[in-house]
Amino acid sequence: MLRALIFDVDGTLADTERDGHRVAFNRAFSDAGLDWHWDVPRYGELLQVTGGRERLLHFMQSDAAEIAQGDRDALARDLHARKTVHYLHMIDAGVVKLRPGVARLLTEAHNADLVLAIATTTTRANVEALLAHALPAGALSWFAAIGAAENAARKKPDPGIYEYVLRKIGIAAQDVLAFEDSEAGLCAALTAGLRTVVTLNEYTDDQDFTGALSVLSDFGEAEAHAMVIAGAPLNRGYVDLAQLRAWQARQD
Ligand code: XBP
Ligand code: MG
Repeated sequence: MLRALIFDVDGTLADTERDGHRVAFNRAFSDAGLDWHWDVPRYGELLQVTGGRERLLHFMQSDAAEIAQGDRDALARDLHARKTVHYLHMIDAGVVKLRPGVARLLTEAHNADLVLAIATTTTRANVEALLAHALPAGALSWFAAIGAAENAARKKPDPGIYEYVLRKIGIAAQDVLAFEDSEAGLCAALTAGLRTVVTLNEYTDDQDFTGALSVLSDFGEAEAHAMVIAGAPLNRGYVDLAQLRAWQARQD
């Protein structure tokens, strides 16, 4: 029986990467007097490394030979902290919007007393700011557990963050569906034993989603249907609880 839904954040709840995180990283570089700039395609490549601090360290490895090895960790921490401040300002300014169908699906699931949770690689403050800003007042309390960067030693595709959230909500994986936008995220959720729905975005649409329950353009709305790219079809053109329960019933 379907009892809980676990959502990824970046790329799944909202298109945060290109116009949010990427821009915030570039502002942090400029603040620190660095002439680094991550353009849209380069950032797409760098997204292969999950976790902002890890992404910075990876970039220094390939593009910043001038930074001594021993200074890199502290610089990555400093830049990442600056970047988070910029990102939070951008969320407050409303730069990042929820993707189609997200607010509708979360509201429907909350009203139906399904357990809602988050499993993300990003910093906790970023998730809380996005949920507080983009959903109705008090919606943060809809989430029984928020698993974020601080809660897992290794980032996706490691399943640790999903395992952490499953422990927190105390529900067996077979009664839960996960929602992801990336191959690394799908891999993390599948390894944790979760059936997973994927919604694509411009940075992930060429990735391998073998094993996903359904691969969709987005959650869709009654008046703007989602496209089914692979896997289980949509009965009404959009993802709602009836659809999720129908998919879940096929495995019960
Ligand atoms: C998101 C990430 C994060 C964000 C940036 O992956 O990899 O690193 O890009 O956030 P997912 P931070 O959607 O799979 O959780 O800078 O806070 O890491
Ligand atoms: Mg994601």
